[in-house]
Amino acid sequence: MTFSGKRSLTVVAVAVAAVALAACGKKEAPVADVQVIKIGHVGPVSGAIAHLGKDNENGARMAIEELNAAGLKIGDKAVKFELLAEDDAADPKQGTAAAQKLVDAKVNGVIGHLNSGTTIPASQIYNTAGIPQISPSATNPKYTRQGYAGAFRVVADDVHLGGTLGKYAVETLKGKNIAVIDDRTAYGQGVAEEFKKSVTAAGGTIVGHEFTTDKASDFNSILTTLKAKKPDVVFFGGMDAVAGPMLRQMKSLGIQAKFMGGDGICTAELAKLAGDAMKDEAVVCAEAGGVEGEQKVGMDKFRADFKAKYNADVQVYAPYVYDAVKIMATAMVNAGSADPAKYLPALKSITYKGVTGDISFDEKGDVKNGALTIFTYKGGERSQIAVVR
Ligand code: ABU
Repeated sequence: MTFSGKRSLTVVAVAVAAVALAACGKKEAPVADVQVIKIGHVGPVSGAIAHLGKDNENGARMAIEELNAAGLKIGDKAVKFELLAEDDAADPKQGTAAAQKLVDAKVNGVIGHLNSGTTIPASQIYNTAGIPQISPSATNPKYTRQGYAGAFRVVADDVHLGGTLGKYAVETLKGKNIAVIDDRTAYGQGVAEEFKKSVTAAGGTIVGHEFTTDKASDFNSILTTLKAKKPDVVFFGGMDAVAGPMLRQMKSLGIQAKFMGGDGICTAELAKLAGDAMKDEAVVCAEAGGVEGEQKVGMDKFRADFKAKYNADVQVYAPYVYDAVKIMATAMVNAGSADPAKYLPALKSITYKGVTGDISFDEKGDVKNGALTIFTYKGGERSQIAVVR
C-alpha cells in the first residue's frame, strides 16, 4: 500500500497580499494564507457519451462552487477548491494518461472516472501515487476489489445491478426466454454476466448472448440471430449511445421483446436516442443508487438547481459526483488536512448525508447498503418504478 504518509502535502499555499483597501476607511485587509486544494475529475467529455461526461463534470463544478462559497477552513487555514477536469473519452489509454496528468499536477484527490474501463486502470496510478479516488459511476466490482486503500465508490456495483435486474426480468416481467448483448467493455461484459447468473438462478432461460462494441451502430446481424430465438426480453450491457440505435433497429426488425439494461442506459438521453422506437414501459433499467421518502426532497432540489444552472436535465450520475466531491472535502475538514495520507482515514470512516442518501464505506471502499432504482420510460421520460436494496 502506498498510503504511508511519505507523500508530501500537495496543498499550494497562496499568500494573498493585503492590498485590498476598504472603500471608505483605507484600512488594509488582514493577510491571509489561502490553501488551494486541487480536486481532479475525469470523465468522457468527448465521444459518444460526452453528454454523460459533461453531466458528471457539471456535478463536480456545482459542488466546488458551493464549497468555495461556504468559506471553509481546513485546520486553521482558509481554503479554495480548484477543479482540474480531464477528458478520457471513455478510452482506457486516455484514462491512464489523464490519471498521470492529475498525479503530476499533485491533485489532493480525484473524483472519477465515469467508466469502469477507465476507472480500473487509472486506479492503479492513483494508488501508486497515494491519491484517494472516489468513483461516482464505475460499477464493475473489480475496482474496489484490488486491495487499494484509497479506492471508493458511491454507487452500487454490477453484482447488485445485474443480479437485481435478472431477478426482475424473470419474476416481474415474467421473461422466460431471455437474450443478452454486451459491448465487451469492463462494464458491459460484467453487468451482462451478473444478469445471466441471476436469470438462471430465478428459473429463466438465456436463449442467446451476442456481442458488439461501445462504438458500434449496426446491430442487424446480431439482432437477426437473436430474433430467431424468440426472446421475450433483450438485456443490453452497455451505454445509452449504443442502446438508442439498437432499439431503433429492434423496431425495424419487428422484435417485440422488452428491453433491459443497467445504469449505462438509464439516462435522460436514452429516450431521445431511441426516438419513436421507445414505446411506453417497453424499456426497464436501473440506476445504481436512489433515495426514497424524505430523502427525495434533497434529490429533487438538486435536480431543479442543476437544471436552473446548466439548462439541462441530470442524466444519471451528476448527483453522485456532487456528493463525492463534498464527501472528499468533508473528510479533509474532519482530518484538518488536505494531505491525502492524513485525510484518508477520515474518508474511510465518514458518515455523510448527501443528496444521494446516507453514505459510508465498507472495508473495500464500496458504499454501504447501496440502493438501486428501477425505472421505465413513459412519454419519453424516465419514470421510477421502485427503489430496492
Ligand atoms: N456503470 C455504468 C457506466 C459506467 C461504467 O461502469 O462503465
